[in-house]
Amino acid sequence: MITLLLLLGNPNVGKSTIFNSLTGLHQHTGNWPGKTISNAAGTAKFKGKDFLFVDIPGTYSIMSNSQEEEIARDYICFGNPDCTVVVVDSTCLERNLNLVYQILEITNKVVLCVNLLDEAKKKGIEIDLDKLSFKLGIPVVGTIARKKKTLNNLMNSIYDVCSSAISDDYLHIDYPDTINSAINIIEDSVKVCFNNHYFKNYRWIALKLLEGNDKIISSIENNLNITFSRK
Ligand SMILES: Nc1nc2c(ncn2[C@@H]2O[C@H](COP(=O)(O)OP(=O)(O)O)[C@@H](O)[C@H]2O)c(=O)[nH]1
Ligand SMILES: [Mg+2]
Repeated sequence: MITLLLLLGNPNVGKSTIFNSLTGLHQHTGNWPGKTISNAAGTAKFKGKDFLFVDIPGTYSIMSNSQEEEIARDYICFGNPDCTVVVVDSTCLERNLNLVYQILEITNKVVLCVNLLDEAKKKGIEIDLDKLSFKLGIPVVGTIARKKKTLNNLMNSIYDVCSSAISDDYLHIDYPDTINSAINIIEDSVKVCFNNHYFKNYRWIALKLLEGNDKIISSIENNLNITFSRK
């Protein structure tokens, strides 16, 4: 069985460099169904396991409604990836963390790749990777994508995340009390709509229902084959 990995991140953080380095010549490109945006997919073997990487178009967010963002979001939510690798630029980590938090609200099968460490070093920026990992609750790996050797740790962390049991524990962003209690109430009703879909992050769906984000709600309905009442 092939293990599905998504490579995600802001534009220009080194996703394609990592993708090319890890998949080498084992690549193919195509278009997303019904869309003009191109995708690249490629395979790699690591510790005897076969991995399929999908290089997702760069985005700053996955919560607004551009085609790129919709593709990225649908892939995370409904593509059933074994792991989502979020690549960030270590020279402007704070700006990149917005996307990281959006993804961590959806899935806990994430590895954070803090890339461009050579550029950060030149600028005198030091990043405490262990602390970041502790705070976010996911593996964090530092890389210099042009140096293939540094990608070995990344593959090790990806391998570990893909091999571990799926937990139901998602990052909970602490919203104000009123919002939290509204989420809890909606979450209980959402659970009832679900049969046996692998996407079990009911809290996230409750949050999107509360937001009233029509595009995302329709996408949830279409992909999970359920209908929410519009009354
Ligand atoms: N110095 C340095 N340059 C990098 C690193 N990773 C990627 N780059 C360069 O950054 C630019 C953008 O990389 P690319 O892989 O196209 O980014 P993407 O838009 O996320 O796919 C390219 O010129 C890469 O060669 C890195 O770790 N260090
Ligand atoms: Mg790219």
